[in-house]
Amino acid sequence: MQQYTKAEFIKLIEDKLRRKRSKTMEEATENDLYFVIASIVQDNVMPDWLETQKEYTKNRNKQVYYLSMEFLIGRLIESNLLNCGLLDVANESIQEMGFNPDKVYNQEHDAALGNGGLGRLAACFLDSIASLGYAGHGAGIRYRYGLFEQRIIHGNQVELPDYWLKNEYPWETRKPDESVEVQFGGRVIEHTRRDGSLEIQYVDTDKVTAVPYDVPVIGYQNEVVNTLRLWSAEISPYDRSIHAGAGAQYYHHLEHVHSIEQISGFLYPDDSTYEGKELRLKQQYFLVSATIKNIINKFRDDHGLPLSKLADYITIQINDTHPSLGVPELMRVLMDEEGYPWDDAWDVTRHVMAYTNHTTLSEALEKWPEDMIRNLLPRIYMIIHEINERFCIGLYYDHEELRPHIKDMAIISNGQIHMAHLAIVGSFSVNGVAKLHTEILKQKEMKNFYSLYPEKFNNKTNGITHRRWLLQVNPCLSDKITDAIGPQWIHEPHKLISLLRYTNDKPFLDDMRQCKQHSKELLAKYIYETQGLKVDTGSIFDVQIKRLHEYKRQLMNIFHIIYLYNELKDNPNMDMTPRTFIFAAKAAPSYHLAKEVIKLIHHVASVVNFDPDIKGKLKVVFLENYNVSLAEKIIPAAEVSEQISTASKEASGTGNMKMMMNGAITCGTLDGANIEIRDFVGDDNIFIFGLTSDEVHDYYANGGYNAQEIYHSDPRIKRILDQLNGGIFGKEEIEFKDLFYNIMSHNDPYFVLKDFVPYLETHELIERSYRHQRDWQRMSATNIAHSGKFSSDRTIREYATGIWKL
Ligand code: T68
Repeated sequence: MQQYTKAEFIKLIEDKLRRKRSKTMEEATENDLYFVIASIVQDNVMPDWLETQKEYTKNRNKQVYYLSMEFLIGRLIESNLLNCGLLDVANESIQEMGFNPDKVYNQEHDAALGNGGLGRLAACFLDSIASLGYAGHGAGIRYRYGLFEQRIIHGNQVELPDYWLKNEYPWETRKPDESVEVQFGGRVIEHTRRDGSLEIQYVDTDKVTAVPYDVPVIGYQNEVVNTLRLWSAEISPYDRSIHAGAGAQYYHHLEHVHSIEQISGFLYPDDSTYEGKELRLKQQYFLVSATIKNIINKFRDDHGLPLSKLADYITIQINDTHPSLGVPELMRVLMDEEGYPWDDAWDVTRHVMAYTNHTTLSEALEKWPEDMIRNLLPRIYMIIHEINERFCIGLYYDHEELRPHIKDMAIISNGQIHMAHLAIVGSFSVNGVAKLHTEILKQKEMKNFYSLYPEKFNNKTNGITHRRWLLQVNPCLSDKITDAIGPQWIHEPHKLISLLRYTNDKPFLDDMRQCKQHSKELLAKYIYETQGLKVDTGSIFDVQIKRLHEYKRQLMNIFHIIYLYNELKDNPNMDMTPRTFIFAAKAAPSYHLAKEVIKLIHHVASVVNFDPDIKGKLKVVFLENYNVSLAEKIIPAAEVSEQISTASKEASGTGNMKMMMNGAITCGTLDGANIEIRDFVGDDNIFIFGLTSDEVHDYYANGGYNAQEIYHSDPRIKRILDQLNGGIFGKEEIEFKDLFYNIMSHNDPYFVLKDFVPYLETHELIERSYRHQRDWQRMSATNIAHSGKFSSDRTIREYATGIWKL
């Protein structure tokens, strides 16, 4: 990648400004600069992009396609500059021109093509795949509307559409020549040929054109550029010209165009409940059908080999079950379009597909109604039906021990199609995303499948890209680390472990402390600018940022804050290190209880933040519109990382890794990857509390525990709940009866009360530990030292060697 001096870079900017924006330097705005710099990066990337693809073809590399309904990439300008080696010169040039680099980069609208962890994981993976030089690409949907923008009005979440494409998106290239056709609906006609083989014809189908938009995925200073291909649904050019008739026909035609364009219209905003909407099913099929057609076309062009060899050159990794229609779709293409018999097609398919599971929550498991699939995708339905028949018959005859479980393992049962079952049966690999999660899959959720296919199951603990989540978001800390241990950690993040030598090094710990203070001040400034609220930068910054969900237990956190408030009211002179509790979270638009929690946080904040008795010892901040860019501001400033899900519910978590990497100490349950964080840093460098996953499962098996008993026996807890029920802090008009009754009448399904006292005691310990700043910094440094194991580079190497065989 070409490098420039500051003078050269400024000259480039000047030229581009003139040619692309018809402006001089003096007339340029932040927005002009953003577009011009993005365009310079894009120009620079093009030769490497072409070259990388040529190399892959020439070397006949095995390629992996990461198929995902979500890619939560956020902004690309800074990470692209970083990976091209141009970030420093860009920063200096922008400053020299009298602008603030952050303000220029803020011009980019976050690409929020994902909900949360699953989508962000996909984005981190792409960064690591390119940075490690693997031949791997992303395939997703170019939603016109990303995840909704959150506004808070009188404490309530309001959703606004996220039209992120209103300005041109400088990173994408439309490739109309590589469009493919996807068919829905219609009927299937079977003819028997003279030789006895079956010919399948589809008639009266609706045809949709899938147009690819390619976004470059730039490796870290290694000249590798991979592709994220996002598909957009359009009416076919043929239909556009022929069918646009007059009168009523014209309206009919417009409706038809609209219904097609809706397929890539918006991202579904539910991160953990399955909704069963037909449009979502269309989106899923659109993604897999377009991608598989594309893979096969390219495989032919590149290799000229029969498709029976596909698995030697291609792996398709499916991100949860959302793209699991890839299994029957690949079967369909191989049989109906390529003429392979069933057994051969099946052999190829189950050596190409690999499946990652991200949840064991039952409400998230995808089960499509049989009728919906039969109507929308008649041929796919026939194939799923046949896969199911053969699978169940195989179980019956070859696995007598599983006979009693056939009805639980069937792909089709009770009028529903179980997508996880389809994904397991049709893949050669099934992985969980943290050790505990994979064990739960093997021993509980997918026990029968594990006994049938033990060789398929494996664990790949999640990771995050340390380039974005440390190097880019925390330059101060990154520089101090490099000063201490040299720059090798950037290429080999496990080398962060050398920091263990500095856990007693006063100058290093002082430097680290200074960086944290600096980040806290930047965040405090942002809070002041956005909310007009002053927070004490000497207070503990305690952070819980993630989607809002009952199992993540933001409610327990706010209960603890209410508890502290009550204590301070009773005893205003109580000696306590000041705390700032920071939340950011979006709730799914139709998730009532989650929205109530947002409202509760705001009402508690409105009382606590302005009560003179509290003397500024407690502040509660809710930052609006949580997204990747906001996370980048908060994470460097975090000191306590709240990872307090009900044990067994959080498959992995990745925010835990991001905050640890920036020196925050985890306050967490034994859930997801918290367990592995604890195993690395040791009990002295993490605050663990609460029920274990086994205990939680035991309670569920025995009908739960008795929440009412705790309510009646612990006056501290009773007081908090009564405050919700009878009006928050005496304001009777503001009640939270639904939250109250969910605990009292539905027996506290996520064990908030059960874990509350251990949580509160752990916070007392945290407060005491923070008083010993040296010890705290030692803990912080120890966490950073071990965080290299949670780089997605490690995760991707494991996928590449263990599953993809690249
Ligand atoms: C998350 N899942 C897990 N799902 O909750 C988290 N779901 O523990 C894990 O760290 C992360 O995946 C990465 O493995 C999700 O984020 C979704 O967003 C989602 C979206 C649509 C439908 C269902």
